[in-house]
Amino acid sequence: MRGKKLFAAALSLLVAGAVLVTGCGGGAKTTGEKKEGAKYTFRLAETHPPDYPTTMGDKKFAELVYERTNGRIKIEVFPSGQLGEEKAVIEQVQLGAIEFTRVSASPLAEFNKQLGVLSLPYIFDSDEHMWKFLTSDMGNKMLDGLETSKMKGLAYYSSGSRSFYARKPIKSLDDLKGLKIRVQQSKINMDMISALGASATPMPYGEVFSALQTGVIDGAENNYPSYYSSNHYQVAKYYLLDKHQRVPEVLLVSKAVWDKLSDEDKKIIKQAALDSVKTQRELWDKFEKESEAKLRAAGVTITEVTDVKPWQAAVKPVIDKYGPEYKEVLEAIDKARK
Ligand code: GTR
Repeated sequence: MRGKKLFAAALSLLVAGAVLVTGCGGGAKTTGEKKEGAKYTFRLAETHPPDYPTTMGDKKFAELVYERTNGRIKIEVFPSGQLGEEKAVIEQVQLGAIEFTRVSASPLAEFNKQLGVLSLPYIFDSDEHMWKFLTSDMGNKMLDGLETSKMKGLAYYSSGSRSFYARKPIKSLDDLKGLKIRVQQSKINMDMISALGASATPMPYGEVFSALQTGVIDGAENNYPSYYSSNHYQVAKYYLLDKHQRVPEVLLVSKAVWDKLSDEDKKIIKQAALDSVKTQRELWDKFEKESEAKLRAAGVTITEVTDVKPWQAAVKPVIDKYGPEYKEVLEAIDKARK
């Protein structure tokens, strides 16, 4: 499966040029001229399986673009990491070799520092708080800010909150001490794990199941839907609901591709992305509950953290280290709390 992905990743680099040329079957030129009414076929890389809420959001987005351009712009969604792991996909999106993707803001922040603020632990009190911020001027500015990193942010999607899980019982902060925990490929996440007394092992998502199974790592962290759909719960049955982060998902397009589109097409694509958020969020809320129920039914031990204060105190060095870089954004996040 992953071998196939490597092949797909290599192939997509080779066909990078070809996609733009064949994609412009309707007659648009590849010289940068923006042609009204041009035909395109684009690819959207998604790490989750076909029925996962982000994938369903991507598909809704593609469907709206197709309808609103009368079939002129076709976006094919490639789920299950077929086009590669998130970090590699982002690199290819920067090159224009893959046109669209939906990724977590955590790995994305390695390419665009400003987004790192979204990975800071315990900065959002609730989903409501996070969405109030994401839909504020500052939230939108951060999506637009991706242009400095050769991408264009289109919309945010929901991803709930992330909590720890392990192969052996974990019931409190103390139980994390010394454990080898997989994290997304992001520096802030590594610092957060160290601050909590565990040892951080960054690794692509697709490798986590076998690393858990073979004991290369002791645990990982994610929301209920990912923990469930990745089957990690089958090999790491103890979930500690500490909700240390709420990292939104980001739907984005390569700037190289965006700059070639006509203003009309840009408008349609941006609006379709925003309109797909409603579908994604509804499906997210539903799937979050369903996956929790399925995890409980499968015998997973879920321990709720009733007092997050010791957790917040433990990660304070991370906030102290990165906070000053994000002063203005943190103020806007604080404002969205009120
Ligand atoms: C999920 C997220 C994925 C991926 C994954 C991970 O919650 O939706 O895009 O980033 O976490 O932990 O790698």
